[in-house]
Amino acid sequence: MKVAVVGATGEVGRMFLRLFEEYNLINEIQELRLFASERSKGQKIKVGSKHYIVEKLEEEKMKEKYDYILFSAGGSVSEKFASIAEKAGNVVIDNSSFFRMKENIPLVVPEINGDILKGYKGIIANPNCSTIQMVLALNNIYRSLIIKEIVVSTYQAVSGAGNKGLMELINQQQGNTEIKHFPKMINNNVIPIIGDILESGFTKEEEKMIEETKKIFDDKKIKIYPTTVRVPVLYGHSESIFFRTEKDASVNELIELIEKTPNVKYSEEYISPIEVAGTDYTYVSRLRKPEEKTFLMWVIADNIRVGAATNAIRILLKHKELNSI
Ligand code: 11C
Repeated sequence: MKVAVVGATGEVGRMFLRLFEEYNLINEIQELRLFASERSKGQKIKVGSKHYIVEKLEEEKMKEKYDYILFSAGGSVSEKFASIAEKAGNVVIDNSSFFRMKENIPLVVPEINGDILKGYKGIIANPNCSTIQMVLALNNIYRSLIIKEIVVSTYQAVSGAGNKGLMELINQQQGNTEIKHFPKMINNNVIPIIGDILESGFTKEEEKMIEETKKIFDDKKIKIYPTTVRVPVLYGHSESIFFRTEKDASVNELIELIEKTPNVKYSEEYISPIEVAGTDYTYVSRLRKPEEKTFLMWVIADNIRVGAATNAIRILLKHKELNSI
């Protein structure tokens, strides 16, 4: 295969490269090209046993033929360069939010709707991290009991905001009180705003959770009420999820449904972000049923892996399997 990574020096870009090794894809990649901005040009990155030189992203380079191009360089880079790559006949897996809600672009969590990739060529959108872990944890329950309403509060790690977010927390923990990236101090604090505030009063991050979930479940009627919160944690997004279903089930039946969901684990013990960082599972714990058809649970996943890079690699593997690449 010939594969390219755009945004190769970022948090998610570097994770793509690590996962090429972990998922043994590197042995199937004959040609790997790494692209980033002018600033990172010339950097040397080791993947498997070889070193690769980071190239500056340029239009002409996106017009070459690749089997897969993975993008994680922000919406404006994707808007311009992923479109060029698509026109050249390439399959693009895009981690930005730019194409997610476009009608003809599949928004994919492979364990849920991966089958739509059969015969598909073009841009495939990777959902937002807080959406991926929520829909993964709920998918089997949704299919069996029909979820009508979700109320979710998130506790999102600073790495969701990339390297800048990580550095801001680390610097503040070392006594630097400068605020550059987040709207307030994040050290010793929580910030109940992620992304711009929209006219509806919800934030952009909350709107993503609402709209993306509807698109992935292919259900316009499901009601989703999120509050997204940044917390001083390096890796691992946590979510407190309250949901109501159309059909009833016992807690044990729910556990069975969760345990049968691929890449999701149920735990009797509560799980915290430190334990999930570095893993590729979504963890469900603290399952409760206060009344009929009403449930609560605590869901955690590594936001850079499950919420971004691992889902993209799973998209690549699913597309490759379905299309015999
Ligand atoms: C965060 N969820 O934690 C965001 C990061 O649309 O892919 C991912 C933004 C996106 O800040």
